[in-house]
Amino acid sequence: MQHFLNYINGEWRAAADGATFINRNPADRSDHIGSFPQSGSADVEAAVSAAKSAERAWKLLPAPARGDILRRAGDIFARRKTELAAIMTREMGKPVFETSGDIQEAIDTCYYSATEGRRLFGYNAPSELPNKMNLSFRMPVGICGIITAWNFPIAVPSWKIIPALVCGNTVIFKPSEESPHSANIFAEILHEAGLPAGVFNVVHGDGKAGSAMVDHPAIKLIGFTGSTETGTHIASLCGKANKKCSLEMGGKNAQIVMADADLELALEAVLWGAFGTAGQRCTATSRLILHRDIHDQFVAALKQKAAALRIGSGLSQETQMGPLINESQLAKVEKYVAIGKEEGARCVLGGERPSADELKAGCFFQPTIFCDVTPAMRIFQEEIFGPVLAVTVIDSFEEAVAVLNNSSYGLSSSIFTADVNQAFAAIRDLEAGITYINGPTIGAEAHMPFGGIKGTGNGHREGGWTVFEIFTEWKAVYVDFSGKLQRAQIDNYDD
Ligand code: UN1
Repeated sequence: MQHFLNYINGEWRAAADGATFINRNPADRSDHIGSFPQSGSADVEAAVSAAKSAERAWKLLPAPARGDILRRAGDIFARRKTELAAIMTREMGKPVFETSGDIQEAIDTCYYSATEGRRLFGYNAPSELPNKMNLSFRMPVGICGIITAWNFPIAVPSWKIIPALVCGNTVIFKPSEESPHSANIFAEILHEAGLPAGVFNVVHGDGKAGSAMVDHPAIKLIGFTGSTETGTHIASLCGKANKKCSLEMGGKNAQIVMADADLELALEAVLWGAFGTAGQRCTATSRLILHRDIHDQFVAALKQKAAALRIGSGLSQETQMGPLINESQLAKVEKYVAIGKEEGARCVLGGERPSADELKAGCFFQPTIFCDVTPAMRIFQEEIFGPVLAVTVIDSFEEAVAVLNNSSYGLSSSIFTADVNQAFAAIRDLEAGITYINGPTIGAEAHMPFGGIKGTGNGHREGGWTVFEIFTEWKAVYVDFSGKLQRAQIDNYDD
């Protein structure tokens, strides 16, 4: 078993107190990937001091030169894609074609952010006074603490870390304990790309390390992806400490299928949306809203296709659906299946672990479909983060929209329809940060705003240029070249 370390000040270091944890392959729990530092406040302190020493030189490096380093990082991610995809699959389970896509999102983000180094636009506006010029600039925020989940071990961290760096911030990254090896490769790649020591640091560990980051006064911003419960707690602490805080949290995303839709296409979409990544995406399709006229035929076809999905280790080329991340996620999914049954929903497929002997060593669960689900049920309302799809029947477009919007979350949404008027009404009326027309709820692209409303987020958007709003502070600049004192609001108005 390998012993992995934290990455602080451009060096690999053990936790100050030597504590470690072991990470295991979710497809085979006897496969120990390695030991990683179980960090605490002393390690966060060391990373803060490295970031502080690196801060000034990094922010004074011209943004296009910072972008050049990140473009090189994109090239190295591309060079190491196959090797890294296998490492990611071994530690978090999803099939290699999915982990390759995960890395591609990081490559896209590197190239996009690299070019942003040549923009980072501010704006100017006329002054209300003569011989005076008004400008505005984006300034770095300072040391950013990034805390992320395991389901996108490279893409989601890259959405935060890469834009943060091009903006001239320094970063301390605490990855999930379930995907720490990927985080070390992230560090290796930035190191090889030429990022100066201390600009980017990785501190492994659990909530203790995360709390030490949230509590540290020198860390000026927390970027978090994870559960709504943890994110809301972090936001309250950041609120008290006047820290900037951007949150990407849970989802309970729905796909609507109207009677006139291309049903084959809608079927392929829901299979991918609900069972891709074994349903462990914040954008996963966990609710399917079917028009009554096509309900029975659609469910019958979906059952057949979902039952045929090949479950197994993501390292096998054959596999279409990998395992859940760990035993506690497996227990959570089992708990929700029991809740669904108790609530009176009809489990028409799956509902248990697969019986095959070769799957016994991993945290596998069958694709599961519940019918007769009503909005009052917990399986309709609560995020499960597993391959469990709740199907609800509707009679009209208006009802479909109302049912989709009946959620405390608002990340992704989708409608399959051939009616152009309904499609545009859906774009306007679906309460979500992302809406797909004739596409599944998953598949966000790196250069578009990513995030949600209601319980999903706190008003920020990653991706595209919107992410640069998170990682910069505005500075307004007034240049008075009149040679005299000009008092705004006073000297230009005679009362
Ligand atoms: C996530 O689940 O946290 O749109 C991110 C998608 C991916 C990103 C998902 N591109 O499903």
